[in-house]
Amino acid sequence: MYKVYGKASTRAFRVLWMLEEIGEPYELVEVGPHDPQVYAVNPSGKVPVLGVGDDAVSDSSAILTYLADRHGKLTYPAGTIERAHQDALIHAVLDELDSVLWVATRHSFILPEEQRVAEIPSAMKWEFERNIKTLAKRFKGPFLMGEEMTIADIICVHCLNWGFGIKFPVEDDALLAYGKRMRARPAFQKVAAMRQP
Ligand SMILES: N[C@@H](CCC(=O)N[C@@H](CS)C(=O)NCC(=O)O)C(=O)O
Repeated sequence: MYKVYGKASTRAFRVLWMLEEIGEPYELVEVGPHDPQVYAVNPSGKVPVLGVGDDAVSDSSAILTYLADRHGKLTYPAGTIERAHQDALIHAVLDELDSVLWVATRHSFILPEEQRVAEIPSAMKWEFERNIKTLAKRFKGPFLMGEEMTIADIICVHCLNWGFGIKFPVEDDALLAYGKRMRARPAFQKVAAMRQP
């Protein structure tokens, strides 16, 4: 059985959502970053980490790709052109949404106060709004890539929600409706209920 290290309030949400979507059983080790149990499986102390037997895989997008490939679900097969587009979308979402949200979050409350730069969150908000416009152009519907849900949707919707949580607006009707549909999925709802207030 897989072991998921992390809390649903972190990027571990993506891994838990994936496991619920594909119906694979798991044990949740509900620990935050830098917990000794995390350091035991990931030298950076970051979450999520997926325990697989005696081995462990870090980084949510690598974990999702591994699970998708292993179980043949929520992915196009490796070596196809669709897979290349899927990977490209994942990298675009990581570059243009995840990294922008992460920098804004770090400069809001994660970094030691003396390291925070007050202007950075508003600069990141501007970048996020600009990048959402580009994402909207790539969005095919009903899922990011068209008719098939892929792991790119999991990472993307997690970022859209993160943006909502820190009041970074998504001003695009198709993306807003997409986010609403994705959040209504039973697997998403199950993991959302695990988040602590
Ligand atoms: N690229 C990694 C990022 C992991 C990450 O930064 N996780 C955060 C929690 S959501 C963390 O552990 N932060 C602690 C730190 O930055 O030291 C992923 O996608 O899993």
